[in-house]
Amino acid sequence: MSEKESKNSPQAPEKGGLSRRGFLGASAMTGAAVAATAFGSAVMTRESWAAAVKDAQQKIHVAPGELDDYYGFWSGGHQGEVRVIGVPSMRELMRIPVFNVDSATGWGLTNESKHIMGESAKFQNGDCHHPHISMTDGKYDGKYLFINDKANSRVARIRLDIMKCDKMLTVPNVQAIHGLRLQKVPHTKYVFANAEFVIPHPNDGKNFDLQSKDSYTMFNAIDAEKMEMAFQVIVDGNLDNTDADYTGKYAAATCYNSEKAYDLGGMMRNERDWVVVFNIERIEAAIKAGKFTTIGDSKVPVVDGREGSELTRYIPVPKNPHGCNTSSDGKYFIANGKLSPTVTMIEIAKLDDLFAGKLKEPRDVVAAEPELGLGPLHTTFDGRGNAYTTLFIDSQVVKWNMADAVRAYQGEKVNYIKQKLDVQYQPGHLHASLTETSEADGKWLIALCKFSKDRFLPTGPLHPENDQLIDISGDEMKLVHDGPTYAEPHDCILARRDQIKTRKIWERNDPYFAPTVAMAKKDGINLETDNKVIRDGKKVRVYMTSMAPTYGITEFNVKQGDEVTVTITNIDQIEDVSHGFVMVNHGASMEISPQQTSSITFIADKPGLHWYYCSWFCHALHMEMVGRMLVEPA
Ligand code: CUK
Ligand code: CUA
Ligand code: CA
Repeated sequence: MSEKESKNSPQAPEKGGLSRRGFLGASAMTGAAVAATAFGSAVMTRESWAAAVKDAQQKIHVAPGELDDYYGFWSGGHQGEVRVIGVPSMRELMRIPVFNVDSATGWGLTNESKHIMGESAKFQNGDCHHPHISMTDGKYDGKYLFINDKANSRVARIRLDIMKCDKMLTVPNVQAIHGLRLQKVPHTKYVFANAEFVIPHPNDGKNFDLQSKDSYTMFNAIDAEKMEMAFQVIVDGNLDNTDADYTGKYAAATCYNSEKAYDLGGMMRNERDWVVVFNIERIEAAIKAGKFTTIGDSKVPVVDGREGSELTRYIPVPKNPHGCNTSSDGKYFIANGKLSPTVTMIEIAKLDDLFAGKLKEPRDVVAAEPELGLGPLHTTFDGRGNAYTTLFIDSQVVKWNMADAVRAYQGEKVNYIKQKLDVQYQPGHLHASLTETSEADGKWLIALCKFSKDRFLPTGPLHPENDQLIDISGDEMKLVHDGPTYAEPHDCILARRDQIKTRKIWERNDPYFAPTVAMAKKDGINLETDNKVIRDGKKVRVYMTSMAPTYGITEFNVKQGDEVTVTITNIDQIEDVSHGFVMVNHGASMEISPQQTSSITFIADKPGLHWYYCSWFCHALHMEMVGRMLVEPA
């Protein structure tokens, strides 16, 4: 990457006698000046550089005690969580464990979280890429955030009122859920999820031939409210990214492995791959009419959407496309070229004719194929007719005008490229504020760069990534902030702060811990008042309350080998007074926030005295919030 580095590394003003490294030392706001150099004068004066830095600082400064304008939800990539980040300050507000195990909250350890994870709780890893917020009439309704797990083929839902994962589903009959988007209109009835890899069916070890007709992957629709499978669609080739339109009729997905190859060379053999468009109405009608099959013991309706099907259309695009983005004006599905320097704009208004057989060939729906630069991966929109595309190889974000691109495609001499901004370095996704909705407001853009190289203090061989904040409110893009992130966000989403409404304390009847409440009821326990130990053979259930700075039970007895379930109800009513429970040397840890009930089960396998303590600092006497488990030897 040395050539890239010399081309794209930001250059501080040389005439001012200040080296680039000097500037990095002087200020973290180098980005603003980078933006300025990228846009205009090759040589900045020391004064203009300083002014640009100051301007950037003001733009993102959220003073102590002030609140951000946007909620950002960042995927945690193969780390497995979702991170909540305030924009424009880029301050991390919260982490939501999803496909990982988290010792602060007890996610993956508590009975409540294991109940939500179901069978898949046995996996302690995940790989999430695409966080998306539920919508009504093409606008965020703030109810849920959905996210994929490529590693273990799952889709999870986060309830945004409590910012906890409340449902998790393993998609059957497929491998590696990658692209994920939501139906926008009339509301998010379906979560669309692409299974990336082609596998044999049945995958029983008797057939390993990917070219066989029995080898395929599927496009998946999940009922967003129930979090159950709605249907699966067999496709040709593989599936990468997806998006839905603003009529509710169509979803589209990119395919980079139309070859159904098993290696790199094979996957690049065809000059063109395709975008497959799904006709949601027709698929629903087919299923209603009973025209579907099922696979193995799965009850999920499966329809065949391969070439020749009335349910899909295949639109050839240059080889190995990646991102698939619906423009916020609802006009286009945009397939990002990756190996081709172009993006393909598919005109959604022409899809009715394509499905009705009124067009000569599928490519007749292509409205334009603008050439943007090297390695286009994803595109986002400002609601003013401009699109912004990441150029992975060029390490740039290119701003271009969609209407101009269409005019150029029709033969007019018009320059549709408005600006190219260097970013640091190698961007994957990018995301403009509210871009996935009809309310795209063109204020902020996040460029999620895969490499940070020299932008931060060194952290050993493993570097952070760099999620850069870019101001797009004016005519020029301006880079205003470098945001180091841990592996590997891939993607993020921004919502206005008024679109997300959270609870301050739990409701006692929250379904999140309903199974635990049901268990207590069977034991005749009133969770808000009772402090009792119930012995049930080798199972011991300890019920207690917590109120700063004490547990309702500070000593209980069990026998070695007992399976102990500790259930704690935090009866504090005061916002922010969360308690914890850690049983020392037993791998047990959990959060109990105000009015929450949490439970955790472990084996009391060691005789003796074992302390438990509160792990969330709740009171001046937090350290004294302790108790003892006394284990009698077997
Ligand atoms: S993918 Cu990672 S840069 Cu999973 Cu959305 Cu394109
Ligand atoms: Cu309760 Cu700390
Ligand atoms: Ca290919």
